[in-house]
Amino acid sequence: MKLFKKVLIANRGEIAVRVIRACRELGIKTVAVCSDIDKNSLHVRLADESICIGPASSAGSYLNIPAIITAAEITDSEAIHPGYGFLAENSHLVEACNASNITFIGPTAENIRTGGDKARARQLMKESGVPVVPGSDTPVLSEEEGVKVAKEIGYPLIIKASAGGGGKGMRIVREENELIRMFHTAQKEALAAFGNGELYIEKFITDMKHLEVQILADRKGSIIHLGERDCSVQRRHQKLIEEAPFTFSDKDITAMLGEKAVMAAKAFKYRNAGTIEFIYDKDGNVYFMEINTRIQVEHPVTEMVTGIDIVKEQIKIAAGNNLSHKQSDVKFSGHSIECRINAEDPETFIPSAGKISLFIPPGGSGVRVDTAAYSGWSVPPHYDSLIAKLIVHGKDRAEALNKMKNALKEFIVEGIKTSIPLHLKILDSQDFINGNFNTGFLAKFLSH
Ligand code: MV4
Repeated sequence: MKLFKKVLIANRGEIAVRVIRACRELGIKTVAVCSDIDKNSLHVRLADESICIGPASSAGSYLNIPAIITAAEITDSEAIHPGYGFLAENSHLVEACNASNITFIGPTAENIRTGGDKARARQLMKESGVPVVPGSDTPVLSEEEGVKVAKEIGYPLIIKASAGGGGKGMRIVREENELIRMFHTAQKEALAAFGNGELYIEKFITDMKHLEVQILADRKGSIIHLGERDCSVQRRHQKLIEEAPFTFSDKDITAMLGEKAVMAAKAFKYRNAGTIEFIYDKDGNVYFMEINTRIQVEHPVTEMVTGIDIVKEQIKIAAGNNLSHKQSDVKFSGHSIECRINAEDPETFIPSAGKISLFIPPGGSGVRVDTAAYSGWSVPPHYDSLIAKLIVHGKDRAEALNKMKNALKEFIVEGIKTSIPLHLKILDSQDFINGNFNTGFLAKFLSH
């Protein structure tokens, strides 16, 4: 098998550790990059080499493309893995890699640009026969044009930013006056957040589950899917709990979602690992929502039910190898749940940086903890508050839920606040236990 001798990981935290482990299993040497404040981080310790690339601020370090390319050149790294967040969906990093003869372990620059332009992605899906929610076929440039679209599709509708992400520039509107009022503020918000105020409109689907399908594609254009994840438990577009498969899934639903995801990936001429996000409405209708052109935080639940190491696959594909699995080789077994453990107040959600005086993660059969935290380590205030992912696997959902509860109770984190108490509360909710939840669940759950 063709593989790299050395890979640079352009990230920090648990995902940098995750990628280092995949490299190590493949016999690949690793280079960590870090900011000034991350010199005592686990990813630095675990990598074969490390380079400090800038100050604590992300802009000066983990987002600094010239510093990262230079670090790769100095260390003779053949490839860069971007993890998620930071530069993972930045087409300029891909182009800088290409110009320096470094392999970017991920999709093409064109994949990232098309996926990042949500209106264009939507249009491409529609043309390719992937179902999309009724809405505008081109960007909506004025409120008058918006009113025209609304006359065709009806209310409620949702205004979205073409450059969108994290819900910025997004507005749900229930009638014409509200549309006229909201259009400008959405436009301004999108312009401020993304430097691009372009908007489009869709019918708003209420009572939906956020389902997404993991895909893998090699450089020859072979594509497989690894089944769905339910990511409906989220707050302000931040997922808290993910699981695979979704509660009421079966072979037919997984195959139907998978087929649509592969169709989408084909239309994008997608390469490497990616995710197709779908709206799954209360009647079981499925609509394309977005494509995520990166490895995702929640990828481990898919690994647990398929036995496929997605990060190792990313590296093998990027090195020029064909997919290691045919679709018929992909077998699904049991149920997996992930809780994102954040360093934050479980009630106010205010980030809780500082020294972790004691860190004792749970263990046992079917329990996985992806983390870069350890006793004595300080959570810096400069980055995302995710400090650990607790992932369990059971023979069915009931067994996975039980394992998760036990593992959360066993998890000791002292010195900072974490989301563990909130996770325990959600796991006690009858609606969550019954699978009776959608994207509105957490907001409602927190309000009483
Ligand atoms: C939608 C939708 C309902 N209908 N589109 C959320 C972020 C971005 N990925 C797209 N999102 C949504 N798009 C249509 N046509 C529901 C969401 C959505 C959501 C919307 C408002 C508040 C919370 C939400 C959580 C998940 C998904």
